[in-house]
Amino acid sequence: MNSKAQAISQEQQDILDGLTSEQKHINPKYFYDHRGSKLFEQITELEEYYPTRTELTILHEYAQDIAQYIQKDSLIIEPGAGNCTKIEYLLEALHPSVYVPQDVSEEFLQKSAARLSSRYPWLHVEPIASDFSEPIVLPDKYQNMQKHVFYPGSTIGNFEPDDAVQFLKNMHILVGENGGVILGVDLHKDNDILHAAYNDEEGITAEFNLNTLRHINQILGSEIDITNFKHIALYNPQQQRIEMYLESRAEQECSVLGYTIAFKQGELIHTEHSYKYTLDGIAQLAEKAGFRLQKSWLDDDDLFSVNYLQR
Ligand code: AVJ
Repeated sequence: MNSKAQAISQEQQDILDGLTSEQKHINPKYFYDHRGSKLFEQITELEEYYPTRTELTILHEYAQDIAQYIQKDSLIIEPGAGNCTKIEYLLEALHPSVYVPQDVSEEFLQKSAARLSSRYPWLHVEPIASDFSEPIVLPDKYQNMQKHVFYPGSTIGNFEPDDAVQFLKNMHILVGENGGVILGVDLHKDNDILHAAYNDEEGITAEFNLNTLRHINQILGSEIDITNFKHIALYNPQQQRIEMYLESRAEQECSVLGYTIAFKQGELIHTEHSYKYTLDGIAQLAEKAGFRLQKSWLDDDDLFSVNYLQR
């Protein structure tokens, strides 16, 4: 115990709980500090990391097809919209009258809203800055509009399957009658392609994974030595998920907020699951949340999917 009995914040406590669990773990949200967000951007540009560029190809190619499921002058909500680049592939074709990007970063949102408003003068952009855990609440004035959620990037793959259903159930309530979801989902595939995508030659994914320790060091005021850990990513075909870990290179002890955390050599800290789905799996997910999978658009190599879920 810490004899100085310093006050520990909820966030510090949560991280500490993860590091003192039987299976040590760090929530994947800690990837994304400023440096981590930059590293993820670099990942999306890697030759091995096919998801981002493949999804953009699909959005570009099938924008008009997607538009057939969506009324003109309707409303589009994007949870975790960040810098709102993907929606730009659909705006001309879908021609919504309101776009509601939600994100934790107010700064990102303001910049993106300004850019979109000047590029698409006919579009009303209404950003919502809120924490991911809070439900999105739309202003009353939009009650009678047709609503769609745009959730690209296979971000849904970061949820455990039950949590993915819960997320979609929340979206089901949010969009109301005659609404739907445009959902980007990475597909189950050959191990080699998946392995390479999360174990790139340049080691950017390793940097991204290790950065989570840098980030929590900042939050905890600790000095966990990053060089004592190694990036691990492997595909678990039974569970259809990439599993990412940080492996302790040696037996070691780290001091965190007055606690001592011991690592055996080879011990793993779990940092991320990235679930991959089959089209059947996506249909089941949709149905459990009260949607119907109406249509899936794929690239020529069946690597990635953009799906239309109808209420
Ligand atoms: C942002 C969650 C879609 O799972 O592929 C990239 C994150 N992790 N490389 C993914 C990630 C390692 C990414 N998502």
